[in-house]
Amino acid sequence: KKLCVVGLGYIGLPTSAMFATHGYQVYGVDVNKRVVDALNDGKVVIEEPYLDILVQAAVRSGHLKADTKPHEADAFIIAVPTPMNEDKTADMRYVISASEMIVPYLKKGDIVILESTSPTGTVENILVPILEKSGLKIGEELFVGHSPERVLPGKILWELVNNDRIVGGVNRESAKKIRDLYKIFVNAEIFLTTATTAEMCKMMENTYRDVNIALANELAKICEKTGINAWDVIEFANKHPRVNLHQPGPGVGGHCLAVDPWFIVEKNPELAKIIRLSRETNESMPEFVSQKINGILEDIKGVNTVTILGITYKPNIDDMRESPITELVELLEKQNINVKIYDPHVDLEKHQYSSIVEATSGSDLLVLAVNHDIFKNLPLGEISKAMKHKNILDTRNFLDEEKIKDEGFNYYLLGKGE
Ligand code: SAJ
Repeated sequence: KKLCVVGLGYIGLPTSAMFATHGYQVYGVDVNKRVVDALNDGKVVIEEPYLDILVQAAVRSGHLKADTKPHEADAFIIAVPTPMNEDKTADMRYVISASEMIVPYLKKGDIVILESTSPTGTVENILVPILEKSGLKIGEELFVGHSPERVLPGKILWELVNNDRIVGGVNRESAKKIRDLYKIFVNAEIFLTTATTAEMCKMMENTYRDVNIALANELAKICEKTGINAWDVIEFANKHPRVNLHQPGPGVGGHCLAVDPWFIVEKNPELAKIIRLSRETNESMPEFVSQKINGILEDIKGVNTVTILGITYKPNIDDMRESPITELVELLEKQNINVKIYDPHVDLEKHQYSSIVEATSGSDLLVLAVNHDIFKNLPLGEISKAMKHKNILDTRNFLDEEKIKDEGFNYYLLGKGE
């Protein structure tokens, strides 16, 4: 059995490796020659637990090969990015070019699956018309559908196998054929539906999370004003059996939560009100944190120095896409604050520090921006000697307040009023 996967990123690569180690002959396709060459050498450019081991095994066994062009196969998976344009609409260029690319390789009986997160109607109105150019009858000679990925960066391989999956076909026959393909490695339930329903499901899953984070961020703002601690409210309210408040923070990043809700707004500008407002609320958080920082630094004269711990969009990964912390840094620098960034997960050209102590040296404020595990036990004694003023702002309720205060620091928490 042969499979061709177009797009060797966060989703395409793990999926390719999974099929390859389950006996498929997989041809991975990427327009980026560097990615293709690296893969053929068994190298992985993404930081994701165990992915390198799986990919190496697949490449060494000869079951996974990469190229810049597609290859004839029994099934095709499109896993290219769907980024957002300046005007917050979906950029479908990569989906279109990937679909066009595979047309010459299609034959009777083949399967085509779109995995990329896409606005409703993409399969019916973009993918199908392109695939019809093959001359094959869609749903009868060529089986087409959408099976959105739902894996969490940092846990991709585990979730690929263990998450339930939605498969939306252009017809029932297509959905069934796609389900049988994923059954090879999916150890959970696979539900069949229409392509358009599957598209909406995927976007709504991420929107659900985004809306709930917005609610938590609004609570954080309200609590700062009210003089209470939002984290206590969340902890105690969540003791209710039907309440699950999310966590506030300096913003929502990543290529999914910060993007997908806009695709629903794009197609439903009049109706998607809560969805839009939630996006705007979450987008306001870097500015809110920067104002809080300004308040803390108010009485310190001269040019202030702030050390930011963590720059990625979430903990324990190297992914900086749409990270709200990069925006926070820009806002602070615009206010003439000297910013030092310390993040051992990322190689930052401008910010090379041998240790956290060096990164905090001369600083007026230390901001915990990303809750990487490595920041759990900070060397507070040494940091307190290195810093000019002993201030710590925790934006994730991650650090130990008592220990920080014991070292003589002023401790500030996002979402806690003074
Ligand atoms: N965040 C908060 N508060 C929270 C939870 C998260 O501020 O309570 C922030 C994080 O700091 C981060 C952002 O949200 O900046 C997104 O992180 P995440 O861990 O919630 O999700 P992603 O973007 O890494 O992955 C999401 C997942 N979707 C859902 O959980 C509904 C994943 O399952 C999807 O496969 C992925 O999007 C995707 O590719 O669409």
